[in-house]
Amino acid sequence: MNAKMQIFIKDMEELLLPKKTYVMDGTQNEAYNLVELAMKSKFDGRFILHELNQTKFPNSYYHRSNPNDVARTEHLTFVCTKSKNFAGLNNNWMHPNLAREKMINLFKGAMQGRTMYVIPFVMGNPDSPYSKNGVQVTDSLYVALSMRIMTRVGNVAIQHIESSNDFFRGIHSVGDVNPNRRFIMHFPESNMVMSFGSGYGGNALLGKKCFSLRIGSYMGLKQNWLAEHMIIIGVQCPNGNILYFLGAFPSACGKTNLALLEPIFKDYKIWTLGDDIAWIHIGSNGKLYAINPEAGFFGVAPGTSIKTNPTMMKTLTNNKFFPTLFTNTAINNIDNTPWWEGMSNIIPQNITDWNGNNVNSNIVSPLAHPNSRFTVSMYNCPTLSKEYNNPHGVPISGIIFGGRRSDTLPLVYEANGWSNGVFLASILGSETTAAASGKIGCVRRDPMAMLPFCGYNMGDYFKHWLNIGKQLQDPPKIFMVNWFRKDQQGNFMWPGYRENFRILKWMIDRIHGNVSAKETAIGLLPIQNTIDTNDLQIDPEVLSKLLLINKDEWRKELMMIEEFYKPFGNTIPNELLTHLNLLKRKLEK
Ligand code: OXD
Ligand code: MN
Repeated sequence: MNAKMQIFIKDMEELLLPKKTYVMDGTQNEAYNLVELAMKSKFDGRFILHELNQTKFPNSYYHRSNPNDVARTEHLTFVCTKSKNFAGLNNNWMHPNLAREKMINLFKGAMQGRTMYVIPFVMGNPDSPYSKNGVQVTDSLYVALSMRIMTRVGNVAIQHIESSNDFFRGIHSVGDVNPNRRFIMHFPESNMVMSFGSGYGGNALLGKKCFSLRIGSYMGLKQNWLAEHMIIIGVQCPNGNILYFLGAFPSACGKTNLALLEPIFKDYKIWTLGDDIAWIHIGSNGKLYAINPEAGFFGVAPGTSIKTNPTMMKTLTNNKFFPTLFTNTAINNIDNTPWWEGMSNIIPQNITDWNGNNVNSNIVSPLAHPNSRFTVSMYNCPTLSKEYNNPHGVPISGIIFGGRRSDTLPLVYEANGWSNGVFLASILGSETTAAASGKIGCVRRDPMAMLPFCGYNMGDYFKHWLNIGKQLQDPPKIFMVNWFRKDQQGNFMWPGYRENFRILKWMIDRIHGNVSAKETAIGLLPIQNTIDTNDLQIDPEVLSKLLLINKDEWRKELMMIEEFYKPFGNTIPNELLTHLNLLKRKLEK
């Protein structure tokens, strides 16, 4: 084992005082043994895992969290850079010395009587020049097992760390799962995260949001690449050509459904490369290339069904990779299977809700927590792209940005080039969801869907995006989408899910230059008959409303955008202010 890694483990043993240290090797046997152990061991008064119906959901296990620990806690998440301005208004900030001291005090002796799992991991294919190493220590067996699914863990990582002699350090303890003693502290300048008091995915699987996005975005700034909250998909056209897209949506807005979409048109196919994170580099030919650093899906369960996402249902019932985890769903006691709202129309007769209560006579919705999740390997996915492990990534033809908006935003529109696209992405707004704790359903600006994940200030982040565009030979087209517009009665106007492919088809037509679009104040909108509505039951009037720009709504939107930009002051690049003024002028006309 690498000498630096040995020192790190020893330092952690001295700080955390575990009863035992276990270094993960990533083997299949290890997975079986750890799952067995998790079914026999209790934490926080509950068994860590329960076996589910192995015929209907092979290799699947159930985990129930502490009810206070079911989502990301953005107010307890900090970026600790020496300069407060560098972290920016978009982050909670603490001086690294103070944060370190605070965390060391929490960590002192925190693993007494527990096992410390040491998780060597690689983000990305180890053969890729873009992959990166990490070592996380944790006292949560659930976290250790989840990391095995979400990243490449064990010997492969130990070897990689040995050859690069460099790795991210992740220090994690669930402590006593007390929200008053919960912090997720990022130290980009020393490539380290300290996380205490939560076992929830986004707070505790440190390879994911913490490293791949917050620390990753910082590395991207320094090294001229982008770490983004994006899916990666390949859309295969009837002639066999595949166009690759990136898609950024705030948490719980359907990214996973889009990443595994079964197109509504039989002669097209979507290949999946990632559902949450993309690391994006400029290739030697001046084109953008993306890899997915992760190895699994940590997806929102409610709303997933044979109808809405048949590919995910196949992924969850595929037994290629051991294990699959379900967290905070309900349990159908009749056949010991996970259940969640939207999985079927009929609520099973005998059900246990996510809190562990048998609720047959007194059903109170929701039975599954709205942010209940599955953790499943990419290798279970029947639409996994052959290019998933391509060390150089895939060349990107289009970037999609989307939000959840009941009004204002049309179904789809296209930016007038890269810099206008960066502007449109910078003003992205979305109604908040259950993926983060806090009020649900209010519009917040979420530039590039990165507000909770950008490890430095948004002004510099926007400059970085503009700067990347200037280096591209053939920049991808940038599109904005909103699947969630509602009518006056509060019903969704667009059917969504598989029908969203119609919009991807329009984008492909635009990329190929097959259809023209309408110049409007906000960007290029589809001419209505260029959206393929073959076999779709939609009233043309509804479609035209979906593509409507309501000036009053946009005036309000402009006010909100100005409100959002204001505190960032002169850190917002002039180029974006020029786009804002232009938009204002066009809307006034
Ligand atoms: C996620 C999130 O878990 O965005 O992917 O919260
Ligand atoms: Mn996400």
